[in-house]
Amino acid sequence: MGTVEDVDLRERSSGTRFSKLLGWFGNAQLGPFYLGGLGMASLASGAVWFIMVGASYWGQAGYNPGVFMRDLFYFSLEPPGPEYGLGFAPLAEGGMWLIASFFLLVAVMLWWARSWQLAQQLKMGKHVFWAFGSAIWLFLVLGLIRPILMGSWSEAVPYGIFSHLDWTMNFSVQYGNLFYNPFHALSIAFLYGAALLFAMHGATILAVSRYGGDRELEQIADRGTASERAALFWRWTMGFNATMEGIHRWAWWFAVLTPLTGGIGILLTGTVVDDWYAWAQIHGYAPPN
Ligand code: 07D
Repeated sequence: MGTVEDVDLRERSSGTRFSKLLGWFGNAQLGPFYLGGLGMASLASGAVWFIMVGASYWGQAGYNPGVFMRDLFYFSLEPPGPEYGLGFAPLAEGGMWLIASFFLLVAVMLWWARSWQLAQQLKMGKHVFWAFGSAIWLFLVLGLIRPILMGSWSEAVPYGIFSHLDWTMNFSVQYGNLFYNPFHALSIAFLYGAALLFAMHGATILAVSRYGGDRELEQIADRGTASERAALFWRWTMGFNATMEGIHRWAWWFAVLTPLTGGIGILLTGTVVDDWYAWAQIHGYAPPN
């Protein structure tokens, strides 16, 4: 159950299980799980969204369990058509989507609040809360802010496996190829960069854990041979090294900037820019016709 030195183990809860399989990947301990008021309310609201989507699929399957399983990835709960604008729609024509979306919004916002509350209770910084907020920004732009600016719920994303992929593709094609949206490009750079940084950092710490490098906070406060070797390795490899603390700031910013820049790109699409290819031609980085 983690480090034991000078710790009063009576304070530790014991409602937990261990998995050898999970241990091979990372941490073997499962639970204990704390939900609290916000967590319970969030899960309840999320469950309403989930059950509404599932009920809609069940109807689309003609109440046939075999068809339900076979076509699960093809079903979709769609937002109202453009004729309804930002108004309400009959249940079967998007009204279900509107109500379900309300519950999803509540669920996500409550889970976000919970991340603040837990950090507060544990006297931690609010770094996770703000990072989650960045993801929620993109979520809100896609499903709430941009549809409102465009004046129609029909602009929002449907709830379905293939349907949301089709929506993504159609969005790109409709607005002249999202690859020419510089904020989509930035978002990809940060996404790939975050993955690369995480791989580099994880590998580096594992590689110096034999010198105590896995005790990262101690290495920040009191740099030891693990930090020295890790830093030397990267400086010799690529001429630059992050510090034991700084690498976490790099990683945080790359992760946070992915949906932050992405949300800006989506917000501009259809509101300010109708055709990203034409926009890129005007700005000289797509070839002229
Ligand atoms: C989605 C938002 C936060 C989510 C939250 C979750 C629950 C539970 C469950 C609803 C992840 C809340 C909800 C907990 C509810 C359910 C099921 C974060 C999210 C809070 N693209 N593209 C990106 C690449 C192309 C398109 C980002 C690559 C094509 C559109 C990212 C390629 C087309 C949008 C990215 C590629 C296209 C994006 C997402 C390559 C057509 C977006 C970043 C190699 C397919 C989104 C600016 C992220 C965006 C987005 C990568 C190609 C369309 C960087 C690598 C050209 C419409 N694309 N893309 O963190 O921000 O998502 O765009 O081809 O909206 Mg793209």
